[in-house]
Amino acid sequence: MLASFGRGVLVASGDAVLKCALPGRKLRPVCGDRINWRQSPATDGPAIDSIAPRRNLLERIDARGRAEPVAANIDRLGVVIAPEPLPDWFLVDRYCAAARLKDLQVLLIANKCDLGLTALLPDLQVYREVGIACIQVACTPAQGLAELRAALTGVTLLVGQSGVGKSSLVNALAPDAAAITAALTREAEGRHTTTTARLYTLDSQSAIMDAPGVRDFAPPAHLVRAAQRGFDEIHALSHGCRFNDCRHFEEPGCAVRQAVDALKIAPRRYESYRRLARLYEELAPH
Ligand SMILES: Nc1nc2c(ncn2[C@@H]2O[C@H](COP(=O)(O)OP(=O)(O)OP(=O)(O)O)[C@@H](O)[C@H]2O)c(=O)[nH]1
Ligand SMILES: [Mg+2]
Ligand SMILES: [Zn+2]
Repeated sequence: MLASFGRGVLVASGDAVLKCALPGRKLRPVCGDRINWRQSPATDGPAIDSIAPRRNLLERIDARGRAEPVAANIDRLGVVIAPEPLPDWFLVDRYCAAARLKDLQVLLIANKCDLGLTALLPDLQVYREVGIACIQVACTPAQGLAELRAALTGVTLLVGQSGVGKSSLVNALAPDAAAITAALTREAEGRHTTTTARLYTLDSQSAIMDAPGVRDFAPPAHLVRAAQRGFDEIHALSHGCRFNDCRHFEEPGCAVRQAVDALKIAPRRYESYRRLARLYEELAPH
């Protein structure tokens, strides 16, 4: 499935793009879903029959604390940041945690390097040290895009704050994107803001998804100790804590806290972990 479209969805079928009606409210297809459709006498056009089993599903916690699907069948999160707007590193950490929890690859894409990335380099180094790949690019003038393109095997979902340049990157990388994004975006105070997720083909092996920018994001906690599993460096050290169920808050003999004090774990990553762990405690049934 390419994108949602009012009461229906856009589906690629061979070289054609079909508008399929969505019968009822039970089916909740998301960008990246593989759709089975058929001609429907009721709507006199193609209608969704079923959604094929998903290889994976990225979800977020919605305003009511429930899991809401974002995109399906993806290989990688491309977390886009830029010097303008300034990065929200807690948001970046949560996307990295989401990727970890769903066994997705993650690539940190520092865009707009023409504006200078010097102020972001210490934070990028923190990610590199925990094994998260970072790449520096610009759309205008083009810089590092061939290297980025080579890293985008399989299906990549671009995520991040509004205005960091996700759609600009898609337009620079996907041959047929420019015309389609123009139709899917609305002009708000002179800015083109993406309002709906959409999949674009890069080649027969790979695709890229553009998504609306977000202010906030949190992955649902389906696994036990989900918060720490989202942070490799914290999960690895937790085996040295005195208590098996250590939350790494105030417990004595906490190997994680000791590592934070010794600056072996970046204090901001630890703070990100704490915020996510607290959120999960608040949402857990008491
Ligand atoms: N200087 C500079 N500006 C860029 C670059 N890439 C994108 N921009 C600008 O940044 C602004 C936002 O770009 P978009 O691609 O619309 O950002 P987005 O992430 O898709 O934003 P949302 O759809 O709102 O989430 C536009 O004015 C772009 O021209 C870049 O490499 N350098
Ligand atoms: Mg956009
Ligand atoms: Zn601990």
